[in-house]
Amino acid sequence: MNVKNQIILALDVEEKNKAYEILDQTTEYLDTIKIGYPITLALGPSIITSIKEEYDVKIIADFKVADIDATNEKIVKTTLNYGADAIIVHGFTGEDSVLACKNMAEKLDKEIFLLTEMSHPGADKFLKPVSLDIAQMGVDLGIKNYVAPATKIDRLKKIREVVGKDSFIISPGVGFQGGNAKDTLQYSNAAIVGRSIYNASNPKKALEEIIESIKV
Ligand code: U5P
Repeated sequence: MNVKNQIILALDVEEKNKAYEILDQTTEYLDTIKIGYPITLALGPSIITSIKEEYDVKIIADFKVADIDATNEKIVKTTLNYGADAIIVHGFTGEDSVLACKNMAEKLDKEIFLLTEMSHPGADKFLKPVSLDIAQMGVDLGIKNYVAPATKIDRLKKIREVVGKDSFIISPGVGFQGGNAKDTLQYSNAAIVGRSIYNASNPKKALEEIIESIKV
């Protein structure tokens, strides 16, 4: 995947007007949007189709798919058929569950991102001890795209070492959660930013400042 300006907007707003307002202000600089449960549950999955019709953007559906293989396959199929270009899948469920997602995405000519370790402090207890194994499983399964935390640069670095330089890593946690875009992009291909943009009094300016901070 190619991400303009190396920034992905996490559009976790729950009102259509607000979503469109933010997209109007940011899509001059962005071509990749992450949508998740907040907007999808509030507005329905057709919001994916609507955004794709009105804006020239790629959509990554952050549904953190984490079920048995047969159920995962259905979740991935339906999400991608709504128009999402890629879907984020948990890795801790294991090989069969992840492979079901990968196979369905490939059948539809789309992509999955494998979530290795999460950005919040609580992830240290259960995910951190296995995240490098999850990343290695992804490599063994031939997965090219990963999610790894911007808030824990030492972990991000280790995950990059496992998945290799040619894999594509996207990293949440920049801004509000304490991560820094420039540091993150030493190891990651794109930073995911939500609240620091959509809750800013001037989202366009907030985004411009993040993009500037990467260049210095
Ligand atoms: N997200 C994380 N950490 C993870 C995985 C996903 O923050 O490990 C998601 C959040 O659900 C949110 C976005 O959609 O990335 C970060 O938003 P924000 O903290 O920049 O507002």
